[in-house]
Amino acid sequence: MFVDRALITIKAGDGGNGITSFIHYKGIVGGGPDGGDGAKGGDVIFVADKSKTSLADYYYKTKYVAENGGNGGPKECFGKSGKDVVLGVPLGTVIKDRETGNIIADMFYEGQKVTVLVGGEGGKGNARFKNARRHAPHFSQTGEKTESKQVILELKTIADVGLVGFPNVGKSTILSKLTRARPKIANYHFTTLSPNLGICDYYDNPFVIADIPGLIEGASDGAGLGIDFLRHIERTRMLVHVVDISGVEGRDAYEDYLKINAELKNYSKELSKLKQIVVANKIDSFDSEDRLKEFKQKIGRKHKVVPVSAITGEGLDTLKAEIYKAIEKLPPVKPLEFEEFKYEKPDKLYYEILKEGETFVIVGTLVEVLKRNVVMTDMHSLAYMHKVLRDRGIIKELREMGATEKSTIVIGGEEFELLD
Ligand SMILES: Nc1nc2c(ncn2[C@@H]2O[C@H](COP(=O)(O)OP(=O)(O)OP(=O)(O)O)[C@@H](O)[C@H]2O)c(=O)[nH]1
Ligand SMILES: [Mg+2]
Repeated sequence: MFVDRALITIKAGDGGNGITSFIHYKGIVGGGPDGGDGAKGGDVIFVADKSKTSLADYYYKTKYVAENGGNGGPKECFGKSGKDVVLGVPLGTVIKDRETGNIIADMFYEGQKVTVLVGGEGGKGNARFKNARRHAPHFSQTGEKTESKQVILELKTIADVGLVGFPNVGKSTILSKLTRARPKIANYHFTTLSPNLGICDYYDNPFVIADIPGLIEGASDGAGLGIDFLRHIERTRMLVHVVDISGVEGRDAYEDYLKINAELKNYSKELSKLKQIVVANKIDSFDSEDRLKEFKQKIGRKHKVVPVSAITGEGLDTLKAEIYKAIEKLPPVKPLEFEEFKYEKPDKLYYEILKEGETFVIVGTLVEVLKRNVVMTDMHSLAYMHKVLRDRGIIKELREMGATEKSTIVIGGEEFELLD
């Protein structure tokens, strides 16, 4: 199955907890703290992999969670780092943040690696909190928790040239003749159901051609296979617009040409502004000479018309040369432009005091950090929290807001009295 869009949920690993432990040997009383640190959780990393051609993997499995960091151990043992999750995607995959719609990455180059989510930091064990005044800290830090994120993966094929045209005009046949690609070819409409890529070896200047399913009138409103596949030629440098000059299907090549261009314009201005070479295919058919003459007249100077027969091979060398002549003057395919994505952890210093009568509730990321660092049942630990509150001016702020010894101060679900 060809999948070119997927919505997945990713999550980096939580940090492992630091632990509280004391040296414990037979016969030794009052050994010092030896609780080790927790380890960092695994990251979520995307890698561009040219061996992948669709996003099918992400249709079947939609949740990817990196391993949590291991907890610390006694004897100052560190926890084991959480394993990263590495997700391979085809070249040209654009990763977007579902929530904001912003582009996180354009996986453009083979082997390109982007870390989208960073694992939580490990918490410190109590051995790390020992200092000259605090010989036996009874507290340790829990690991940092991470949040999950929904991302949209969207494949935007990277090719130099895009083939467009009605069904059955011979697009796939042309691809099979210009490149080593072997797409399905048959005498019915919508033979091609998903994009095909081929490399045309033009001397030392190979270029990539993309063949997409045929378009029909009304494609931009969903007729036929619709216009979704145009996404795959959106970033090409030019289009090769194929028409069937044989008239065997009872259609007029010039009408077709106008209709396809109308659909392209409906899809996107940029796409309709791309350079086009028009290929009049099937010139081997009966009476095609007259029809070609008329067609060329109607097109006039709007586009260059190259007559070919994909079956006999006539005109294909000229087509190759014309394509190369055109793309040589065009800028190379570039990754999409977007603001550089920087993974940001929540601002640790933020807090807010909410007042409800005599109750003062402190909320914000500072509280989350305090919750990680403070063991509510431990005296030393509470003294540390009090110091943080005083140092940050929160105690003063509470006083200014009218808090007294009778007030209730709520921090992370626990209630306290106000002390200076
Ligand atoms: N006589 C003649 N027939 C051709 C020529 N090129 C292609 N055909 C035939 O036209 C039919 C359609 O060819 P495809 O290459 O599958 O056409 P397509 O445009 O890719 O069609 P879809 O994938 O359905 O959009 C096949 O039967 C081909 O053999 C040609 O130059 N001359
Ligand atoms: Mg085809």
